[in-house]
Amino acid sequence: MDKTMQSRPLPLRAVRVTDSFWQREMDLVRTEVIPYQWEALNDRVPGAAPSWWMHNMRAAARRNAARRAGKVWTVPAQAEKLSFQPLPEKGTQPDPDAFYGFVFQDSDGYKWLEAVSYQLMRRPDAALQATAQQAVDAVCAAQEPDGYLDTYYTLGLREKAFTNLRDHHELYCLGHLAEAAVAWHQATGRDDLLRAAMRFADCCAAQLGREPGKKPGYPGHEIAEMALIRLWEETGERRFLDQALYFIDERGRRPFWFDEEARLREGAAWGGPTDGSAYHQANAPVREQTEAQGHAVRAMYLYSGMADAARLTGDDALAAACRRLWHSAADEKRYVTGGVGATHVGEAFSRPWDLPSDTAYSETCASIGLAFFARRMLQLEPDSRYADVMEEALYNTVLSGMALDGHSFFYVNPLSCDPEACRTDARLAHVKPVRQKWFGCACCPPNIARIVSSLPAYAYTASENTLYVHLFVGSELNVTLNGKPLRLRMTTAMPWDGEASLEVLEGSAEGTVAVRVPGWSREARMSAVTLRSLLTPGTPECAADEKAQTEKDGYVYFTGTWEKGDRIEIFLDMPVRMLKANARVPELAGQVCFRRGPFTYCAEGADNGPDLALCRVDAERLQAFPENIAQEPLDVGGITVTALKVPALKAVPDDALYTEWAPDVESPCTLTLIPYFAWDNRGENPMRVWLRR
Ligand code: FUB
Ligand code: ZN
Repeated sequence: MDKTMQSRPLPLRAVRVTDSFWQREMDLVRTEVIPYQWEALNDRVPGAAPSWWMHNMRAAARRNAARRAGKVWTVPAQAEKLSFQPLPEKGTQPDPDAFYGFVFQDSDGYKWLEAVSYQLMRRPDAALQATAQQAVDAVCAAQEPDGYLDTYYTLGLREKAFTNLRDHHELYCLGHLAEAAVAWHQATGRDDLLRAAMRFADCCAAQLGREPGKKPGYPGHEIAEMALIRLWEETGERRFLDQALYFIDERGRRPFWFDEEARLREGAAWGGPTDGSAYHQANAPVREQTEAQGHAVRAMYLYSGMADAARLTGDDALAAACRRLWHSAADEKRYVTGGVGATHVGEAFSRPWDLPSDTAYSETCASIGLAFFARRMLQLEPDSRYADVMEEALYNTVLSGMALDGHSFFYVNPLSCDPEACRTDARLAHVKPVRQKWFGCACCPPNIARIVSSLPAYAYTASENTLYVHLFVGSELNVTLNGKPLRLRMTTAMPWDGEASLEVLEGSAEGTVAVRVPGWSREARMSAVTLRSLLTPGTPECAADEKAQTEKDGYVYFTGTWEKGDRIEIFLDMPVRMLKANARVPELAGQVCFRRGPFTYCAEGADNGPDLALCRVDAERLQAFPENIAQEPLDVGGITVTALKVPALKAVPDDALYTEWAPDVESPCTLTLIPYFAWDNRGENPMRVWLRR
């Protein structure tokens, strides 16, 4: 492990995104998604499934007040059932004192608060901050005197807290609370939520650990690992790092805690007994794990925490495990859209090479988790392979999770969709052909809000002496190299064209700027240029040969003294690429898909009519004559994308189901392809990423 290459994201306030693509997405989250989700958290969206978030927080606050006043509080009868998703009985009024929603419902509001905090760092907004303060106050009032903070148990059988770490989500809620608290503290300087998170973390640590009298438990749904590391970094309190390391190290040790706790509670409250639980990545100690397995979001969050821990503690064995798990997830189990988790059974990874298009699960949160993991691997060891996957996830499945107007969301992201089949085929029951306004299990929408709002953290990281450029995002940024501040501007036509320029606006510093060479570019060219004319009027611009230039693992490193006017010119060709899948992927045999720059493309009924499965492309011919693929601007749902016009052939189907083999009768047609993220913004219609060849 080369510690000198390790880096951290630039602080969000240090980067101002200026390009029209990401600025639009970030503004959409601020102006549409965040206000909409606030209404959702307060159960004020007509026709949408209730969130119960504010209901639960307020009820928990009342319970705490009753406790303080010494009043008797009757536990609502439904709480006795320890149901995973208690809801009001059909036809009855909700009990104002009962918990409703999924067992992890508290986390929805924490994710929302985190997204709000990132937006406040982009631009102060007193009204938004005041609204968010209501949420923070509600959370703080819901916290019990001993620091416990999970409304499911506060409103139910508190004595059962920490008895079902496998299925219930106390530590998941702790993780999301800590992430929100750090962001809120950074955005506002307020420590109210931070103190709540610290107290809850301490409350958990008092119960869980290897010390005598504690339970050797760890999260059933990971995230606390990376969140506690952030809490440590924000507060400087070492005990939070230790808690994170304990959770990482204890997972999968024998005897398996999840089996032990199930035995202690005499059976499972939800789900069945486990085998040590690959579903929860708890079947073996993490350093021994080699295959990305189980619930995909959980896996991604665990591996992200492991990568953070490996970097911060210099743990080579943990770093090696991260590399193995990365290889499994990214090289054998990843969709071409940057999605992971192929099966709806357990929302999980399937076996290697099993990547079905129509039954894909590819949860939006799992793709977000893949971007988390990739960013952390980049921090550990810069290598453009990680950045390529991070970019693929961000520009495809993460963005596809949200409609272009910000008002509806995908949880599941198929790579092929036949709306009629989704309605009638139970095997596709999990696939919604149109985005939904909200979900009973609404993990994805606020997760999109928080990652989009923190996009700069994926574009740039820095070490003491090196600025890493991972994504090409129009922006202005402040960075410190070897203690000296620099102000820079990235000007770029990305994601639609691959020209970019990174210019020093102010400052003077010695150090390195490392620019990623994306895997999709075949003829990347970069050079450092010094504007001598700025320094000596009348002198022509010249190549800055004083900047040493080297290349390693897909990054070009420019090292030298950086002065105002110095810039790196970047030219990334953006060819249309026709991809095939590994021959081991049976589902994709005989099919191709198209990529351009960071985007994976798809054919949609709105442009091509309903019979997408009848169309094929002549791959050999297109490979020989790629110029036959035209590129045109196209308006899709209010934005202009670069569409691809691909010559194709459309079969006239036979009358009979089976006939003697003969070439299909076909007629030429042109398929219009659009970036995957933009599909389903023109009403319900079929879609395919992979096309017959
Ligand atoms: O369990 C919490 C979240 O709900 C998971 O991350 C999602 O996959 C969904 O099951
Ligand atoms: Zn989700």
